[in-house]
Amino acid sequence: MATRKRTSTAPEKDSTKPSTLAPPVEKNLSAEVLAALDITDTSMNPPASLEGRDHELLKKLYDGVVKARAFEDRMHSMYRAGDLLGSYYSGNWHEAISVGTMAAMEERDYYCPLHRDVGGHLMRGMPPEQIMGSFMGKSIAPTGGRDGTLHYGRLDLNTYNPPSHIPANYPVATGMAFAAKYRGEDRVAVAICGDGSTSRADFHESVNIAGAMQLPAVFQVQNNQIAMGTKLSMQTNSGSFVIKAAAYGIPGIKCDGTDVIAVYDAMKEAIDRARSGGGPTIVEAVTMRMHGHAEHDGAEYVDPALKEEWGKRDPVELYEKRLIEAGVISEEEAAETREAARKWAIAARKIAITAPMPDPTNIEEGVYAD
Ligand SMILES: Cc1ncc(C[n+]2csc(CCOP(=O)(O)OP(=O)(O)O)c2C)c(N)n1
Repeated sequence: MATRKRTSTAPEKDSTKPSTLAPPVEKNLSAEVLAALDITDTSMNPPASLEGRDHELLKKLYDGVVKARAFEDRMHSMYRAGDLLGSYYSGNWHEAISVGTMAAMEERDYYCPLHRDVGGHLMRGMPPEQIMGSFMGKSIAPTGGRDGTLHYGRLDLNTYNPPSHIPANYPVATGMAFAAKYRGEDRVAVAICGDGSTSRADFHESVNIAGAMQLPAVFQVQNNQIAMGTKLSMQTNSGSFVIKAAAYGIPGIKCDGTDVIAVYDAMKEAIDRARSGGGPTIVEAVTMRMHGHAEHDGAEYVDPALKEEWGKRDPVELYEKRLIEAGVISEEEAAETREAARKWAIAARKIAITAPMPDPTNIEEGVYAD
């Protein structure tokens, strides 16, 4: 095919005349903008060091990721066995993010999670059978069986529901952060969304106003490479999500979402800053969605090389290996913890399976208002 040479009929530019489209950038403005670029990227660092860490915290994180994985495994098999009403939105390979985040939070902090944050829910005290019951439409679910997914809240656990319209939890978290500041309460709101959700207006409006008002909020983006079937390259041209923090004049931290300690460190820094009046932070945690968008989705659209590369970075296995190498736990202890978690998940399934379905005469109770 012949290549056509580009010709231009536009008049030559007069470089002495300022453009009418783009006003000249003030020198002091660009200095200000540069000073506002407070971005840390540790996502490619070697795993965060275990040196000098509190062993109780390390074990708590281990227990958290092992339980989250045991729960995920059980849910995948329950889906295949036909136990669930609909599908399951797996948090597989997200365990380190969910657990590292919850470990960095205080009980009084507002938790506005993503639809894959089972690890955080469990760590905050959600009984596993209630989460299972939610996916089964059972009466023991926090909604009493009115929803078949993770779209529930527990006000007593300061956990607020991720509504289906993503990321509608972002403006809610910003409102909570505003309320906390207005009332002088020592509470931080943590809002979590995925890479795809960052393209929506709710994301930008929430982070912008939180930055302008210096609200005690942390905005986490779980970058798992794909939003339903949309790859990162189709989602944004910015290369990373943490860089967006600069536009709102707030700090940003990008971390390895398969390293539970790196996530804990990033979230702790952001939460401590928010709590001490330093305003919001965007935290980007990078992982991979190893299952489909939900279990009914075979995810054939995912590049096998990407899956293979991330398949080597199992957040639970990697952490376990490091703890054993550092002598924090023994191989036997690790095996016992895994087996106990497996039994715990099986026992929860039994409770969920035998729990009654909702009483249809109560269907209007708790809907809108009692
Ligand atoms: C406003 C809105 N548009 C579309 C959907 C359908 N939907 C549900 S999850 C999802 C993809 C979300 O991707 P991302 O935010 O990256 O999170 P991930 O599921 O990858 O963890 C879409 C498009 C929705 N729930 N809400």
